[in-house]
Amino acid sequence: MSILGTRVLRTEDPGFLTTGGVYTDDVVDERLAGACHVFFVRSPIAHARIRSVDVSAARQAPGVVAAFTGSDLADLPLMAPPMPGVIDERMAQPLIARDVVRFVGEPVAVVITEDPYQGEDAAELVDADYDPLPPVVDLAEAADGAAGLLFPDAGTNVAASFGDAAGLKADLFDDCDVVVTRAIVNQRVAPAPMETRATAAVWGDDGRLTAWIPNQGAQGTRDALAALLGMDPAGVRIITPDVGGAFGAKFGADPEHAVVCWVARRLGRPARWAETRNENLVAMTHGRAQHQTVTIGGSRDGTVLAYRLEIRQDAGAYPRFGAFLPALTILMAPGPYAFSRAEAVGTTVVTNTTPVGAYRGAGRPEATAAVERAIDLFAAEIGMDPASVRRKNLLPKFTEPHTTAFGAVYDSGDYTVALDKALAAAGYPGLREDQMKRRAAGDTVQLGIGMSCYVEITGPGMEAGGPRENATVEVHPGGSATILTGTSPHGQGHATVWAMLASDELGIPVDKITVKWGDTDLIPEGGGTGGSRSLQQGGAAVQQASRELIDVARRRAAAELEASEADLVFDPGRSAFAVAGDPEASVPLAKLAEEERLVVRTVFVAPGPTFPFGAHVAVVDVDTETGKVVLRRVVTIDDAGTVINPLLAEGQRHGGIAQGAAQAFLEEFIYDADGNPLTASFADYPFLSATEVPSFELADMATPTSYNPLGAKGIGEAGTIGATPAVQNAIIDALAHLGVRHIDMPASPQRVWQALQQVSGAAAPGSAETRGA
Ligand code: MCN
Repeated sequence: MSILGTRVLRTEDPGFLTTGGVYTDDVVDERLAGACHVFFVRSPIAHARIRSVDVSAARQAPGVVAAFTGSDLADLPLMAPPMPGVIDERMAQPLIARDVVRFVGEPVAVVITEDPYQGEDAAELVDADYDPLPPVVDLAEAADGAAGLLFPDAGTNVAASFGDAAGLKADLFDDCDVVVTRAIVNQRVAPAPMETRATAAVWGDDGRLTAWIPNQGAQGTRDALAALLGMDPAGVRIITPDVGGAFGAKFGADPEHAVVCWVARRLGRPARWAETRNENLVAMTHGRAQHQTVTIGGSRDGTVLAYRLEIRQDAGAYPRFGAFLPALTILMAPGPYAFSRAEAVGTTVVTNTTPVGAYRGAGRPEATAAVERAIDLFAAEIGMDPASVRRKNLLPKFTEPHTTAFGAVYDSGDYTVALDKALAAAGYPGLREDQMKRRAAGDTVQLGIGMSCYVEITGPGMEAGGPRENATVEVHPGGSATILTGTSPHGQGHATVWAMLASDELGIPVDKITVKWGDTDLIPEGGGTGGSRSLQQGGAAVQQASRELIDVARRRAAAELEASEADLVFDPGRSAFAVAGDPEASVPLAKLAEEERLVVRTVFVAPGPTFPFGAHVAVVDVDTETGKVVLRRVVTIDDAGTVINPLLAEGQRHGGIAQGAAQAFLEEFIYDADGNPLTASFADYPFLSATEVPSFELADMATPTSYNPLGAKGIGEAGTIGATPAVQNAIIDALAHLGVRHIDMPASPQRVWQALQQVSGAAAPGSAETRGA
């Protein structure tokens, strides 16, 4: 019987729960003996010309080995923005600022010490002198350049434009009875992984670099690091220790990683770095940071005729992957809906804030949040149940690929059933009754019910021929097996599921299969883990390699048993070949590995990305006197095709829903008008904990894809895509009868209370905060 689809316990967990993980800062390796420690000195000011950085006093401090400034690294290339031709290449980042600092937290110097604790003290002695420049924080001001330019040579703060802004139709909404338009902020958030960034680096006598870095794909980190150091990737070996969360922000390499490697080369001794939480909050890339304007129009029967999404993306000070997010948001703009007309455009601007990168969902949650808010605004305007408006406009079920106006090819979908199942599981009619009762009684605490429908893209890839991943499977003479994968798990449980996939084909028990990843000398190629690509490409490759291995073994078994290949039957129960009709004549797989290695490397190529979908229903209590929101329930359908290990898929859903809900009512990274971060510690950044969320209710639905033999789509980001708008809509719904139509995220008590003040006619006192993104 197949173990696929069963709840095999994570093989990773005994180690994590007993001896614990080995993260980069924990790595003990003789090559790292005598390592020095790097501490970054960072800019305290958002935008300034650097007059001087004097490290002479710091060099005299106890334990200091050396100190360097940007001019010492002048031989290294700048960090170029990604996607040349799309994003302005003149907005490149020096690894350590040389002439100008562009965000609080940008490195201006490094001090290197014998012991890690000495760095922070020595850094205090670095004397940096700045001439302040006007800070550019507000997105609108950044776009028109009025507040000043970050890169005067570029002549603009606009780093990239997406869609055809000139082609927007003036008559798009002409035939609509009702048109609603609204500015929406999809706020800036910090990825805040438990494990902050780190590096351990050593150069060999052969001139090769070995670097331990927490990452989401060693091969991509190798290539990015090599580019930053101006060297051939063949000269770099990346080793990936355990990774304590990444959420999209540990792809590739950051300037700090390269600086640590440069220090190790310059000093001729190993170097290590582990950042503090404060550094992580200001200097690791942030996520989201999109300002949107939605316009939705249709008829009073609930039919949406036209939808427009205009995006202004904050890239932060230097364009990273975040600069590209509008492209993904535009691709998914109409979501699961069959709007007859839809337009979407976007621009990306640079501001004096932390650079923005990928964050769980990367561009797709922003698309879903916009369209789901728009649907609710439209429903409120025509006085119709938001579930009915959704049902009326969802694309009908399709089994053949469906191409949208934005060029996305949805592989398979059944969106109305997803919504109906989620509503049924939530007990929707009963919830509305409870809501009516509370409204009628004028209760202080009102009930809110919110929903979202989504479709998202997983496993995207630009490779010619289709997105791909490699896997190597080897069976050893003792009956164990090893898998090498180009994916890079950091909480997703690939060691368990990849072993399940091989076990299912080879009949070798899961606990006798070792899965290896994240060492570029062992596995030179691989796409890593992001975009929820791993199972549908990396897992599919493991299955394909296992099947190809059986073919190789069959030839050997035929020779061994002196039988024809056609007469051989592979029995996974015994992990052995037998001659049909003569079970005595058999040979185990393990024996066939004795004389010659039994190993297969293969590449699985997918015809394209897949499009998982679902529907979320959130239930909240909102205190109308204090503005406090309590999340009571989140009920979800997350259809990721065939599920290979429900335990892991559900774990991904729970984590993603919590993260998505946190954006709706808690998390925001805030700057003041001068570009000073106001949330640079966990005392100020309201990181979600278990006390703020209920246990989530996960309902099942599986619509297989034909794009891989597993029938699997991605699940890793579904929670952050569906939950955010469902929770936001629920909070607004709780107050809809009082006239509240919109509250920007996060719906903090202060914002909820202000929204209530506004509809009750009382003037709300001004907010002290300025929203940087
Ligand atoms: N799975 C399954 N059946 C499916 C789909 C997935 O059994 N139909 C299982 C897979 O076998 C795998 C897990 O679910 O064990 C997730 O698989 P997949 O959807 O392929 O996603 P990835 O493994 O590629 O994970 C990437 C995704 C992303 S993009 C981010 S960001 C993210 C996330 O996963 N960051 C995470 N989940 C995270 N979880 C943790 N703990 N930490 C992070 O940083």
